[in-house]
Amino acid sequence: MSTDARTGPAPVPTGPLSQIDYSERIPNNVNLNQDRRLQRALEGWQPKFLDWWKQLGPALPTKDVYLRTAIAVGRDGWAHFDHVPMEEYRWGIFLAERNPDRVVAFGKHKGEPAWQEVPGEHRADLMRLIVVQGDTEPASVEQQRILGETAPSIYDLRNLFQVNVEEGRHLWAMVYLLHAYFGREGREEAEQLLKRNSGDLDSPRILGAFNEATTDWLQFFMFTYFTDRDGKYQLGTLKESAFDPLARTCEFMLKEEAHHMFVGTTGVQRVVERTAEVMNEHGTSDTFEHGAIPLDVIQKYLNFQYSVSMDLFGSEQSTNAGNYYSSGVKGRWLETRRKDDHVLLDDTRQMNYVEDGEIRTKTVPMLSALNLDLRDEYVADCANGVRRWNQALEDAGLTERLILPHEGFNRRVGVYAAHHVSPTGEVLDDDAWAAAVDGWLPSEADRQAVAALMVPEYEYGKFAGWITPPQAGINEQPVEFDYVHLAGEGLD
Ligand code: BYC
Repeated sequence: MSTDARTGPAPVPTGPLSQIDYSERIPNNVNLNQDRRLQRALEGWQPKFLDWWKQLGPALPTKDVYLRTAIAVGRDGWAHFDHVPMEEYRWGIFLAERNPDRVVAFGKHKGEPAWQEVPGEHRADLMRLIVVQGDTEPASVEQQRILGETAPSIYDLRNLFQVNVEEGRHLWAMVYLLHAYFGREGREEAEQLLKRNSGDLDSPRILGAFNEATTDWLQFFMFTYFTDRDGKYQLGTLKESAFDPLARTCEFMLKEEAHHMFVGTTGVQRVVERTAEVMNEHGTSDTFEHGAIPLDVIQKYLNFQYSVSMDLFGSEQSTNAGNYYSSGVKGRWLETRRKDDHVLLDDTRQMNYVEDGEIRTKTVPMLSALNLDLRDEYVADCANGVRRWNQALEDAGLTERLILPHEGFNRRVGVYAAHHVSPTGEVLDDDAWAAAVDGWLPSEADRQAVAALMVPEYEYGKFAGWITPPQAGINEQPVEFDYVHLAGEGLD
């Protein structure tokens, strides 16, 4: 595990490198000091961002945190780890290296040079995509605001804060694009990104999953597994964009994203491992009374986070998605590796829908179903983690297994939105759904029982009883390393 690229030491860069200029107020590798107007506009936004961070960022007071900060942007990226006070984290603007020969890989502009400026006819679509992406980043920080107060260990607390500061940086990445390429309208949208708030009744975040409360650490791990993974796939499609600054921005964001999903995969795994230990020790699946989260409750949390994350892909059939593709603003996952014409005008695919209380299949134009194309890639990736978690159950000699629920389960967006579908794919009427739903989604009682286990463990190297320790620390530090110094620590 210690050689894992996501936890191991920062890789020695081998590709072409552009250093990040840390002498500036806003660290960047885009020569900000040569564009005074942009620099002033961003310096005007910076205090608002810091105010937002103070008000809605992590609530637990800390002295400093052992954080990864990007210091150079090359093919491999390169990061530096050190203890830093979180409010002094060097949020900044980092784009992956420019490839001067890059051409558009798909759609009607295929083969033309990538765009260095925003074409007028695609301005509205590009701005909309950047705003939606940008909106999710601060939303997740808001959702995770109070988790520090119940962290199962200092190691986990550090990982939470690493995720938070990098989501903050991802907001900076989108705000840079809005300020640099979308004029006054872009600046106004950048302000709005700090004004909408997760769960706010009057001014909520744009996408559904980002208005759900992250109530406890099991949900946080499910969020970083399932919802950050949507981020990976959406960023993967924006990385293909003909608009080169967006593509390069997303490419670098993806490097940071890998650690977030590592937190989710290993977090859920450690919860499952602990539950399996307790089940074996006490010979019962009702593990709450022995301080571990029962597998059926873990399954319900999984069902919830998976289904709200599936909604993030939009409708299965979407003219928006088809237009984004044809015009070059948003590609497919691993676009350049696909073996087709990258225009898709003549292609079709199969798609599920609900009719007469049954799930049926029809053939639809491929261009109309690109949200589904991306979602399929995502689902296949999600299944990998579940296999890993089930391996932990098998290794513990247990026969119980976790599953991904049916794609139609608990959906609010797309073809299943008006229907009730069970985790195994039966279409149900309202009564049958209402009678069974507490067995499939976390009930209030489940959430309370999980919350009761969430007592903080701030002693270095110690872990709450509902989770196993990780196999290795961060950046080759020991698990018991002082990753976080809490406020007031060492003062008495
Ligand atoms: N909730 O034509 P449709 C991440 C709206 S996560 C509420 O199907 P389209 C992260 C939709 O906006 C990744 N509304 O939509 C993870 C549209 O509204 P308008 C974030 C929804 O455009 C963890 C209407 O319904 N990035 O980075 O094909 C931590 C019609 O829908 C929802 C992106 O999403 C929903 N779930 O696809 C931190 C990438 N879904 O225009 C960060 C950018 C749809 O009619 N976004 N609607 O008012 C996009 O590519 C697309 O906007 C979507 C939707 C895939 C989201």
